[in-house]
Amino acid sequence: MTKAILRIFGIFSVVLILSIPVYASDNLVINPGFEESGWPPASWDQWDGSTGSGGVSGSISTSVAHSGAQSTARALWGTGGRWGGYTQDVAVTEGDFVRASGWLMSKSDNDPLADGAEAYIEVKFLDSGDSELEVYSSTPLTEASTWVRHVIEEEAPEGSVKARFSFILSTDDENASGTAYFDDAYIRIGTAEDLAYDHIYYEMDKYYKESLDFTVRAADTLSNTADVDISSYVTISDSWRSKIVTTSIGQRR
Ligand SMILES: [Ca+2]
Repeated sequence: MTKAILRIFGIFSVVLILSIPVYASDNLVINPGFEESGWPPASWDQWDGSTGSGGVSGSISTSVAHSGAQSTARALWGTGGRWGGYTQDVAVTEGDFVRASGWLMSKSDNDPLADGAEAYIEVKFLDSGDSELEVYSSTPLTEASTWVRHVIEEEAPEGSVKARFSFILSTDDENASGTAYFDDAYIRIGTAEDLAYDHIYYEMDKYYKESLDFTVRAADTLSNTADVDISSYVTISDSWRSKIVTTSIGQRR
């Protein structure tokens, strides 16, 4: 068993080390980590509105960051229906598979999200006239949390020319309150196969680093072959699971 684990360790180490810089350069978001100075955040549109007597303020945080030294924040103030966020567009073609993600958190000791506040990421697909074709949102953060990654994986529908990515804090509840922090936006566009691989490698990287169990299970299954049905090891949304059957770990690129 030890020998088998070491063998798997070797395979995964090589693949992961090679793959990380490739994927980092594939991110289409500009200023994804909000590290550039100035307000509003460079290359992002910031927006807000309300139906009540309050609003959603925005700022750059230099004290809270998922990576680097800065993130962006949104804070609910006053009362009523309120919304605000940060948006960036990426060009797409219908049929593209889009994988978008971003990191969100809310501090437990300083204005945590409460009473109906919702922080999430959103992807809108728009046509050439800027009409909305489809809108997808992540499951919202509604209370204090450490950094958590939100992901949306969807296919650009017929007529799409752009994907509009947003970090959003909003509420329909009169007395909602709280501050949300956003960092490290990521958008990748490719074929279904490209993005399935991307997803596998992210999950492998996460499990590999955090779980000895994953290493042992992988070793048991792989034994002396590099072919494995990796879908049994990773959590993938239903729409993506069908894209992944058998992946040859050692033969990518
Ligand atoms: Ca950052």
